Amino acid sequence: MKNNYDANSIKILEGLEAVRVRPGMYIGSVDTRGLHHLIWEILDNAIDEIMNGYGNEVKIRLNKDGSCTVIDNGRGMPVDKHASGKSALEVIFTVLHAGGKFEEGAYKTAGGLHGVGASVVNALSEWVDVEVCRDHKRYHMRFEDGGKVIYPLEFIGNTNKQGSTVTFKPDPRIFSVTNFNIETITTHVQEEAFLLSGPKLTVEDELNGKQYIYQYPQGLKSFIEYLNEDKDVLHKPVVFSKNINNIEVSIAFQFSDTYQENMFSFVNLVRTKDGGTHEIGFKSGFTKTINDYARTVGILKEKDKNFEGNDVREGLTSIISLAIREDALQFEGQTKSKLGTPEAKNATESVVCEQLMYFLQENKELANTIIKKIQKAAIARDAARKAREEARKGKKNDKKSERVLSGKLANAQSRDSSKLELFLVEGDSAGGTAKKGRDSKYQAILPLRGKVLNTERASIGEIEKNEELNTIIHAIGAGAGADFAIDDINYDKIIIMTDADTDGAHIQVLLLTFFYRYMRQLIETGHVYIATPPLYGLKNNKEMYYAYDDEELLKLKEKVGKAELKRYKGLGEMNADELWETTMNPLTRTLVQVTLDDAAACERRVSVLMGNKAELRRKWIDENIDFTLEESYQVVNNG
Ligand code: TSJ
Repeated sequence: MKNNYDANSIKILEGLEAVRVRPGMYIGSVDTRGLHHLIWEILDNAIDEIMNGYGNEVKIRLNKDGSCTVIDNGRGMPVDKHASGKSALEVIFTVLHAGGKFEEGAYKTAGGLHGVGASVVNALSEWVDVEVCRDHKRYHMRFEDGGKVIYPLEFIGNTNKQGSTVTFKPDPRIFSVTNFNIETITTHVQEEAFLLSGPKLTVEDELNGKQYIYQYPQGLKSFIEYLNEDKDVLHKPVVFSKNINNIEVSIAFQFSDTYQENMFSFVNLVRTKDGGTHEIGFKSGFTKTINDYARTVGILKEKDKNFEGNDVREGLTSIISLAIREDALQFEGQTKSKLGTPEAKNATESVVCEQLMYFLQENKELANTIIKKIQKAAIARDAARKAREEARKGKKNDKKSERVLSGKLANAQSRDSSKLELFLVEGDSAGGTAKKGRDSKYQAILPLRGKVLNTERASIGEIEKNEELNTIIHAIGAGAGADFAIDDINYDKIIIMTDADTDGAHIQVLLLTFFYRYMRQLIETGHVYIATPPLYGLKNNKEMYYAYDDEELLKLKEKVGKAELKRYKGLGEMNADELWETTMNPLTRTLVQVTLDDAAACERRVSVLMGNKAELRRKWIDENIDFTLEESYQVVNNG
């Protein structure tokens, strides 16, 4: 099969070449995040087909050769000839932004970085193989080396099937990482399955031989149940949806006996992590309706002031999912993850006002329980606010908080916060060693005594009184909770340094839970790290070698030969020089950066891990603790 290089195809290759020259402009980055964007691009196309009513199943398969296949049972991509003489299929895969031109006004999943199309995936792949089953005919086409047509579109036989199959292999010359992460994929796919309510989404991993099937006819109701699985809930999930002015608004919520608020919003299946007009509408509608109802039934008297949004939403898990036609979509912010469409506010607000009011009126007893809970939250927050104001007033003459701090914190000398590091160290003795071993110009040490408070099960009052957490808040210097101001942080890196054992892992999780709930931006902006102390030391007659896991130890044993083995049970067994060399020196250490790739997964992980259902927690730790503390965080070398 030969390919004719006419002027047109050269132009097209120039287009795809531009993608290869600046991949970041099209998929954000060329790291693991960008790599997975390739899947989302292809998957979005298949899901669009399902959302528009054609087919009901999408399969993703990770193949042994490192390629990925996406299959749907929709109509099959168009194969007819274009005016240019090319097949529609070829145009889809070789012309930038060709996607979506076929059907105007339809719902599209596209949003944010997504939706740049199959041509970008083609440009960034070693090869792409396409099979289309349409009108009882099977067709094949193949591209190689960044989008060159190797096998033009060809009829290859008859079939009873219908649908599209696309396989692509990411180009290792483009991507710094080429292995897909099954957990990233299943998390994303499961989320889409919840939001789609009905279609069957399957992920098959040929590498581990496992298959994951996600299908939720109950949609958002199942999503809420999944998020709240470990919590003691006050009622069954409440779900409603309504179309207002061409915006389809779907809402689900459920109150639990916890103190946290968890809101997840989506537009056309894409998460809007920075919120936007729909979240604003949801919040104002929810607060307004609760207050209206509380006044109607007389819980709020004429002289009482309204409940505030924060109090109304304490313990509330909610999902807001909107479908907006493409021509009305507007996103804002640097990452395009904030909805800007103005009409979405009123649409969401009016759906919430109407449906929530119905719900409260039809469930008077439950409504009463919920409002009593809100009342308690309001009283507690008022008390906490008064206490804080008192503390602020008294601060000038009261140096207690600074004394508490100065006793524990060994601060760094430099004032340049962009270079400073704060080590949160498990235990006083390791803290002492770290103080001796550190680079005192840039590294501060804060030893932590005993266990950190489990903030998942504590009230605001308890958290405010906890000395350990107060010291951390004080040291970081940017406040906490609603007051947190990322610009005020005193350190560029907050590094959690614990023993490499289960107690250490527990302390890590407790601290991450605290940061996740009260300083989430700190994690989102990549300031939180976990130090990785070595597990073993190997000493031959001249030098010391370190291994950070068992596999590494085996390799090291081969390399070093006869040597004395030392197993480190904790940080305390290292002297100051060893601790510096292995764990703290920016030139030789390995830090694990904590990222928040998927807030819903993280939310569930935190609440399952830290909630009150011990059985779930034990099961979860058994199944997950290894990779949670290692693989699911991105490793950053040399800090
Ligand atoms: F990303 C992609 F383009 F490579 C891709 C597209 C990958 C996969 C797995 C599926 C798809 C895809 C596209 N599935 N279904 C469709 N549908 C169409 O492209 C299509 C089919 C028929 C008609 C029509 O008007 O007859 C229109 C369209 C857009």
